[in-house]
Amino acid sequence: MTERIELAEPVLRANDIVARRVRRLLEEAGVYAFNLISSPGSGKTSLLVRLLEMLRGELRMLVLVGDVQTDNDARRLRHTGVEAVQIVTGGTCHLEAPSIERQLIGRRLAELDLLIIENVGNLVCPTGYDLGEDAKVVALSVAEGDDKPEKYPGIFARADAVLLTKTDLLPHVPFDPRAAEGHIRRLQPDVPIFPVSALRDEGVAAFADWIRARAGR
Ligand SMILES: Nc1nc2c(ncn2[C@@H]2O[C@H](COP(=O)(O)OP(=O)(O)O)[C@@H](O)[C@H]2O)c(=O)[nH]1
Ligand SMILES: [Mg+2]
Repeated sequence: MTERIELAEPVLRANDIVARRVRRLLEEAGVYAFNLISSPGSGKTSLLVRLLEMLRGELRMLVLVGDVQTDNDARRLRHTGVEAVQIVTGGTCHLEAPSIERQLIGRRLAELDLLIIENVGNLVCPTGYDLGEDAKVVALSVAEGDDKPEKYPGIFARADAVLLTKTDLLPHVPFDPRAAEGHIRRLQPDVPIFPVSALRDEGVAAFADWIRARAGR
């Protein structure tokens, strides 16, 4: 038997009011924002390190990174020279719009081109929480199994782009990229899918181009 659980609607609505404010702030300042979502360990931070290295001479960027504990990721990202702020959620499995708004208020947003939000590692909780972003980017590593888009359709159905990460592992894992793509395309026929390996620095340039086309000055 399948049991359906309703989401807490009033909580979502309160979040959406703040998300709308965040979106307006960013829009007025001409900042493009994307929200990077995946399960823990799919390679979000590693990919972002490569992306920041690629774009740091061209775009003015800020990264907000959510984790349940530690500022490990912000420290990794800061090594690129780009400002990265850790948001520690203390147990919550997703970021909410008020945490983003708190980080943006008082900043000179007009001096930014791109806001990157690395969400808490989770394919379910972040799905219903608008952060005021322009795009949701969902990452799926080849080590997780090609059935994940089918099992977690909510987030893949909302993705504006999908990153297929750790492609260097393809020879070692039973992952069929065509099956994964098929599941994704059934939800969204035209969503761009970028195969990437942060380890080998493969495919990241194509994703950087996609970002440039949206966040370019
Ligand atoms: N083989 C391989 N490992 C990777 C790649 N990207 C990240 N990793 C490893 O996967 C683990 C999780 O990466 P991380 O960037 O922290 O993922 P996050 O939790 O999604 O931010 C780390 O041990 C990384 O070194 C990749 O492209 N290829
Ligand atoms: Mg991370």
